[in-house]
Amino acid sequence: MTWHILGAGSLGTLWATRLARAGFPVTLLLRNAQRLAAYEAVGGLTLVEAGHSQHIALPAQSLEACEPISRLLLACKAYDALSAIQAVAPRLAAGAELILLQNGLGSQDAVAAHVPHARCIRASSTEGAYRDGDFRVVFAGQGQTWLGDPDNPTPPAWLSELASAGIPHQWTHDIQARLWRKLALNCAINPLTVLLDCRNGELAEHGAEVKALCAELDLLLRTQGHAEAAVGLHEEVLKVIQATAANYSSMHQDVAGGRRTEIAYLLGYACTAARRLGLVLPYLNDLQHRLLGHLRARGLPTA
Ligand code: NAD
Ligand code: KPL
Repeated sequence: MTWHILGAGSLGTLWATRLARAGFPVTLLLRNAQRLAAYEAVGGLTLVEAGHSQHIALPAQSLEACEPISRLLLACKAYDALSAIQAVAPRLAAGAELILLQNGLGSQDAVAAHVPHARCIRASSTEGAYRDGDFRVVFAGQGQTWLGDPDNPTPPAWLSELASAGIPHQWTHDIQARLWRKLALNCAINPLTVLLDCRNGELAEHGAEVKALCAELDLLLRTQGHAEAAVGLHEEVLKVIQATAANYSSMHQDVAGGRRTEIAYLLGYACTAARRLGLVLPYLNDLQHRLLGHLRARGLPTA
């Protein structure tokens, strides 16, 4: 069965190239005829891995093509997920399966509500990749992808294709807890790196603020019903700060590059959930207030 991959950005390319070179049929879905023409001009995707670049030719279509889609990897940013799925929904075959690669929370529910008859498998990835040119992606960090379906614990048969393609993955019965844990890690690190304009490692000098944020995130996770996702959060945040000391967080990179952030699906989602639960989380709220002000001052979207 063909893997349709919507979004030829960092993660979409990382998945498309590995699946294609393992011999699985892959078709890229590009936004419009102009993007399709740009892709056809370069003739494929390039994956740069350990300094070695490989050009892989793959078929591509624009969103409005007619071919039915049975398996779709949605590899766009969280803020693009709903509009992307609205555009391809008429092409989804009966029993279609979707893999939602978005970070944070909120976009997955919006997508699933729009296509209630499709199976929506959620993913949380610690792999790292970035674009260094149009249709060119650098594989920057080994990791793995957790996959799960809150509505159906049965793993899909195509997990074996991921294994053959060398895509490290694990099926989980609690993908929501995984997504919440990653969201909490991102909330404890990314906004501060933007506000302090620093690499992750410099947060070691702001230990009290990181600790206070982790305590509030811990309370939020527990109240939300994900106590297991709260265990050892502060310790893990400190480990990530140390292990990624030389890196700029993804949110820092977005702001520095003048790009829209996924704030609404990370810190914004956490603050909204806390309010809904009646929790008073002053450090998180203050962080959100400062981050929104920072984005506004730079003319960047706040949602
Ligand atoms: P990206 O910006 O590199 O790629 C997204 C691609 O989707 C872009 O090429 C964009 O043009 C395309 N797109 C958006 N709307 C579209 C539409 N309607 N039709 C066709 N194409 C469309 O983003 P990314 O870094 O691959 O991130 C995707 C998700 O994965 C994000 O939620 C991100 O937080 C998460 N994530 C990324 C990484 C990473 O290392 N890049 C790691 C973990 C998680
Ligand atoms: O995921 C991250 C990001 O930069 O988005 C880490 C490295 C964990 C920092 O929150």
